[in-house]
Amino acid sequence: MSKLTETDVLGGRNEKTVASSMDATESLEKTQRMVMLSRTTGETSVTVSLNLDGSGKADVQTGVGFLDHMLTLLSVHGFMDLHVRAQGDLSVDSHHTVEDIGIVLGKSIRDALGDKKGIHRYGNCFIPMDETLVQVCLDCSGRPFFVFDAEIPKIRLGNYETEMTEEFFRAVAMNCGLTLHIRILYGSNVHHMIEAVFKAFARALAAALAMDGRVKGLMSSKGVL
Ligand SMILES: [Mn+2]
Repeated sequence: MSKLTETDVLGGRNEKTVASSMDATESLEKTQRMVMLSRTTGETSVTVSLNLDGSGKADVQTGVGFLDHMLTLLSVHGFMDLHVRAQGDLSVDSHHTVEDIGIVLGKSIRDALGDKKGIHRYGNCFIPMDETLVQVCLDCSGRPFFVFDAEIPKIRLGNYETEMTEEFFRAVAMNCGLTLHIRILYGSNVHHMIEAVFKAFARALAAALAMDGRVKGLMSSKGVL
């Protein structure tokens, strides 16, 4: 169980991040890759508790219903336990809330992952959802890079602006240190398109973060990830 204190300065926002602990889980074994991270800005307050070696238990309340649905999918299909609470300036729009959850989730995955020893490193997944086909490829490289080869119609699903999908995953990639490529090969139903992206990301991430018995130390000839 890691306890984190971080200070972020992004885009000139006045931010402070608070240290947190998760008392109920402190007795769990240290071999479990888990973390709790909170971050507060003038725009949002986000807390993420994450167990990468969980069983898909999700408890998500962000104030953005469609994002709650997507993060629950991420938890279930990523085999991770994910608890998210967010309070954001939704009277403006969902932008700050969705992006800041991406930032905290990315940092949480990075911190829960720790030294990356023994992980498979790469993940790739195609997910079909009815008429939609999505591919997500990722590398836990430590070198953040984001490619979003997708055209999602800019509409609202509840209070979620669909263009926030790209912003969310960019925030995750940049703050986790992932090389992340997302492609929507084709599709027409916007809900399906975004849901398939989250499911493919979940499965690709789970494959990359899985411990691989063949990997001794780091999965890198360079010796650094
Ligand atoms: Mn759905």
